[in-house]
Amino acid sequence: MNRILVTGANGQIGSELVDVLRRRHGRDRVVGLDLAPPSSPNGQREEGPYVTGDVRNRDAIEAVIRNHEVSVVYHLASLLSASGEKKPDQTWEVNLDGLKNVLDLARRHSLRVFWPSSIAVFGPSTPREQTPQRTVFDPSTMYGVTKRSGELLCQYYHRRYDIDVRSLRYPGLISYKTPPGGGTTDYAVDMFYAAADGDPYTCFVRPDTRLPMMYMPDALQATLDLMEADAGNLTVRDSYNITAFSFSARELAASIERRMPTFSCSYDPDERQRIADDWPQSVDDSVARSDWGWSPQYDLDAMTDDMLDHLQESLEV
Ligand code: NAD
Ligand code: AKB
Repeated sequence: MNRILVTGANGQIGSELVDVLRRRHGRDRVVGLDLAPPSSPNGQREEGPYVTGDVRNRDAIEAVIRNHEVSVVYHLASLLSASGEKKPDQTWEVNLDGLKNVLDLARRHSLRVFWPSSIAVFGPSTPREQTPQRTVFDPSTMYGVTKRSGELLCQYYHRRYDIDVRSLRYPGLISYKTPPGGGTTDYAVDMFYAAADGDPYTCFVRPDTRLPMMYMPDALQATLDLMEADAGNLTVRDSYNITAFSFSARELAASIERRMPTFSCSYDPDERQRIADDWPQSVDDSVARSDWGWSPQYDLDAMTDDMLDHLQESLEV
């Protein structure tokens, strides 16, 4: 049986991607892998195959691939930007050694691979408006260094060994099912959780901080669309720019206040401001649009309405 392996399956993206893939391909065809067992809101184990494992351990990952007859890997296990600055050595090992393990196993077992990159590949010398697909890459975080190096590794394995590895440079992702884990764009999610709880929010970046963002349903759709695209149409084998919209922290607070007039946001920037200041304010994703038809569905207010509906609904149950 050809199974799909999702590493980082408990994370903000992985927890949702596993569900979407199981709905598409069948529960037993999707294997989740993370450092610890998954937890669901009612404390039960999620249904479907699941293994605990560390992507730094190539032999252990190879055993999973053999035992579960895996043919496709969505390799999401990672440390994010803010955590990466606290643990740079571990970030290198998990993000880059882990990716190389998966790519080497892709050679040995003829796997197809999806691996996400990030707007963190860009840096202070990159044009910050409508950042092009191909431009200056000078990441200023260890996370960004591993993401750009990983992009080049993916491109190399494709060119040298014909591995079908595909990648997206996600912007900040906003979702209501699983909280984000240690990123710079986490304030955009945290603000919604505070608003839904009826609390004020103290934002850790300045009100004028503007970054590219995307709602999770669009990110999941982009991931599936890229993996289903005809290989002959793909002109990018390091990683595709994609975006949905850009907003400042102040504009996000205003979008929430539109729905919840009593919500209030104050600002107390911390060390994550420096990271945000080095990232693009907007991204040019025209190559993804023309190569495989990328087109997001949600704008800022549509996302805000959907986020608040779901978060308030979950507070009522
Ligand atoms: P997350 O932090 O929510 O989840 C990452 C998961 O990886 C966690 O469950 C963690 O336990 C697991 N993990 C960490 N080290 C591991 C190891 N050694 N072995 C196995 N599992 C390990 O992250 P996410 O937001 O779901 O991001 C997933 C991927 O998408 C990452 O590569 C990230 O860089 C990328 N990405 C995310 C965003 C975003 O806004 N969420 C934006 C750009 C790129
Ligand atoms: C982070 O803030 O680290 C992530 C990302 C944009 O890669 N959300």
